[in-house]
Amino acid sequence: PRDTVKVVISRKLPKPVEQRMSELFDVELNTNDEAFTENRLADALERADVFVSTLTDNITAELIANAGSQLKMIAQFGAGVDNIDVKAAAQKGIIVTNTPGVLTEDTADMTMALILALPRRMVQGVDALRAGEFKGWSPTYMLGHRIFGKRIGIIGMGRIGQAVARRARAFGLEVHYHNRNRVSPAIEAQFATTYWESLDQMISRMDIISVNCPATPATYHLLHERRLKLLKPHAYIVNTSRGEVIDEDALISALEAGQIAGAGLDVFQNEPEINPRLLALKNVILLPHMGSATVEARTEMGEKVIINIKNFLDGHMVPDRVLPELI
Ligand code: 8YV
Repeated sequence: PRDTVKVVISRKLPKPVEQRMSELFDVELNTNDEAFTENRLADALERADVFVSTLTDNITAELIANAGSQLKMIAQFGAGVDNIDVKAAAQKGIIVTNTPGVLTEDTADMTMALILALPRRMVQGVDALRAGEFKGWSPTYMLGHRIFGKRIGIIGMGRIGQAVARRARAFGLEVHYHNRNRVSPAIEAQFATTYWESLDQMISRMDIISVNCPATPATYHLLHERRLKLLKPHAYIVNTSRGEVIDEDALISALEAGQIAGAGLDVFQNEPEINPRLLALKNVILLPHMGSATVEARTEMGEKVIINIKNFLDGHMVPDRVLPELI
């Protein structure tokens, strides 16, 4: 019976999700919502039949090797699974699931918000007003740049990338993309988007770059120093995916040197630590990993976790299984 299955949940989840899980399984909640230490994580993996993980759990090959033989499933609350060694899990017969789809629109909204806010200096305006620096309207005060008619280059044309493309088009941007595989002609036509096989060529021509690909070994520092140097001096970069996709030190140097116009970052290389050099910059908007932070998305993510676990326990097809060969 399901209610004897030990489900250990690493973080506090929305109340209705915790309630439903408690009805269905023998759950162990994390009521104080502190990220698990490595010891606590190891202990949980020794006891759980199903472990509900989040991006703050670094589930390494070593931890998986030492996990108890009862552990059969790691159900990630989140779309990205870069915190989990999915290959090591598969080798031990542990299935990994995630929660794609339900956070797509909210993450794309946050991306679009950054794309609008950066060139129009919205945060600088708010800060100036609060600091009492608004001395009255002037024809040349707080001038930013128009986004209508500009070119956006989307790196990663999956669900979120496509949702960004749809928004960008509605705002009059010309949409370009780079992806490991070219998407179907139907999708390209839907967003009137141009495919660039060469990332170098694409980024050297764009006004805005939006990073929407997952963090994998292949995308680690995809935007490295040499590539960042290809950007136009008036270009902006927005990242709502994972900090690791950009070489953060190289990005900061480019921003400090005025080699690019600005960056909107919701994710960082060493979360939750923020490089102090970033904090000193004026031409950035920095957010604390809020892309999917809506009540709706987080509740639906929890519902997906439940559906994945139920299907797995009932021996049915698991909807959001992450296959190691696809990473
Ligand atoms: C989640 C995210 O909140 O889904 C993702 O990949 O980055 C966030 O939306 C986080 O992953 C929770 O584990």
